Amino acid sequence: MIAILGAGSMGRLWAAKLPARQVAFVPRPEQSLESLAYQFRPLKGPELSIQIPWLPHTQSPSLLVVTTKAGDTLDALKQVVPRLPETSPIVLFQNGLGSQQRVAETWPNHPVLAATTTEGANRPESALVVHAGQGETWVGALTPAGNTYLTETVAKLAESGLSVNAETDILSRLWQKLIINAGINPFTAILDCPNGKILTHPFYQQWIAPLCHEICELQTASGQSSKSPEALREAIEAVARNTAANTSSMRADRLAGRTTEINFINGYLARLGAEVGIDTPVNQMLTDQVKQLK
Ligand code: KPL
Repeated sequence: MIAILGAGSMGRLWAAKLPARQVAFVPRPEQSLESLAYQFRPLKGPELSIQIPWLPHTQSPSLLVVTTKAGDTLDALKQVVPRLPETSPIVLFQNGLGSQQRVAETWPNHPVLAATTTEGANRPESALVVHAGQGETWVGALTPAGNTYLTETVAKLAESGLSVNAETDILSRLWQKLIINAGINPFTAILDCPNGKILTHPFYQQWIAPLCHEICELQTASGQSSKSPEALREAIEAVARNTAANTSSMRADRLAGRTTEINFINGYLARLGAEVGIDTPVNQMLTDQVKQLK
């Protein structure tokens, strides 16, 4: 049985795509154990009615997929990991950086892996999940035990029919995604606009070059190979153009009144700067402004 912790759009996408009867959601404490039902609109074909059971407390999953928000992950896992066998890998799907390292540091002997995905999923209504864009998922180990389970974990996730690949340097992939999110998400939340609209806005045009400069320095200081600030900007703008009509996850969180993941995106970069002695005024300014949004 594959257990999914976090029943947001990404968790529900994997639940709908993985083989039926082999997947269950991990219940939050004191939750009723009725199954979770929703409509699923795939990329092609008719809408499907999905019904996913909650994992009984007595059952141990063979794989735990974690799709909680970055800020909720450690606390949510503290409820679950103590009863998880050391042979059941944990795969973390969080945005940004920081939360994954905390999990790996908390359970260093457990098989902990991180995933990054470009699959698009959204929830225009609470009981409807839309698979909005086909993407790719990369999975790699964060702890030594995670390596042992990498091939098996990729094979289990690939039973969804989604494209899933093993990655030997997952940190580098997480950094690439972090850069895109750091250059798009706070601007869309602050300016309250879809991804493509930031590109012509004076606020974005004023800050994107110094932001890319900061990110480039941080990337190098943390041992990652980095492109030039100009190349980082090009990569950010290519994604903003390709997803021009999308509402970013940070703008969506803000519009829904949820806590954003800014602490794990530009906030992570600002904290990293403080650790390694690199000034990060633009990352700090974007973090502060997103936190002040109502
Ligand atoms: O990953 C994204 C997000 O919204 O978090 C981007 C790439 C910005 C697409 O919307």
